[in-house]
Amino acid sequence: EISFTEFQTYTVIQDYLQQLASSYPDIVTVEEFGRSFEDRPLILIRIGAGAESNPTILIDSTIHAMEWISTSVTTYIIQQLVENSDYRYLIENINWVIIPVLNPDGYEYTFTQERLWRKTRRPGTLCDGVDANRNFPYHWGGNGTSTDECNFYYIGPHALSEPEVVAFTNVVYKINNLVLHLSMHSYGSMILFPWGWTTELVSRSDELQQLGDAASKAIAAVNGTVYITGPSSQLLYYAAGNSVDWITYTRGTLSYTVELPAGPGDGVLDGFIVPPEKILPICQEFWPGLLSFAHQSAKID
Ligand code: 0X9
Ligand code: ZN
Repeated sequence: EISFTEFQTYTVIQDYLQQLASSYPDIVTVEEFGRSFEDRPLILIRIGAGAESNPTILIDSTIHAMEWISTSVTTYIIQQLVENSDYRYLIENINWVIIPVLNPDGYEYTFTQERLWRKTRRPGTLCDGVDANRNFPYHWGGNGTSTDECNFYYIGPHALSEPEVVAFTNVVYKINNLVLHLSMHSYGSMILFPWGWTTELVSRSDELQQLGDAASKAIAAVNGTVYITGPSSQLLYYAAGNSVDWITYTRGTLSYTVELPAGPGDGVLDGFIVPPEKILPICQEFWPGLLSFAHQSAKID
């Protein structure tokens, strides 16, 4: 069991996934796909009740430690897929690979030391941590990045320096029939597609825009929350070396960064602090957006 009235530590999330694996052995497997810098297990859950050849949807979350609402929404998606029998068709027709916490060292640190920590926990000389979402090997070090280890957007000593990023890329290489990737972040109420490294249009941009618009429409129908959709470098800012650019380049798959809604604070960093009573509404309103993405990318009605 898992609650959406408060945020959950990595231990609680791991326990929940293990519990799902033992209660639903026919449809769920939980796998350690690597170790973090501080040697925490990197955990993913596979959910599927159909053919191995079914289309696969990949969701990762919490590559940025402080973006707790993304962890909750991703855990909610897992709960609905596994425990809500209304959505059985989604797992009969699609194989799901979901990583609720890609940066567990940073995530743990936000609970114990510094609520607004973003990066990994690799020790530096002056400052610690690498922005794992600038560490992917495609236009690494390009626009929207920094070589200053104290910067928010620090790229790391080299591309793929972070074990979390290496482990994630290895998971991606092994997925067959990947039709959609969502990288869950906060904040901004946005559905972003490539490129992050350039303002040039990506090749499937019409399709990416159309699926994004359909998802935002479905989300807005719940409580009126408006997610805007568009190319990430134009709507938000440059971010070379991010996971979505890399997956688009290596796999050609439809791939998005989802920026979930902000908390109510008016400072730039307050947006990352979502009050616990907002967790469930944000999860529930995002769910129809996920359904829309799933139906369209896997072509089911
Ligand atoms: O900077 C990032 O990595 C993402 N935003 S966040 O506030 N969650 O850190 C955005 C990545 C998406 N790509 C671009 N903005 N280009
Ligand atoms: Zn983020």
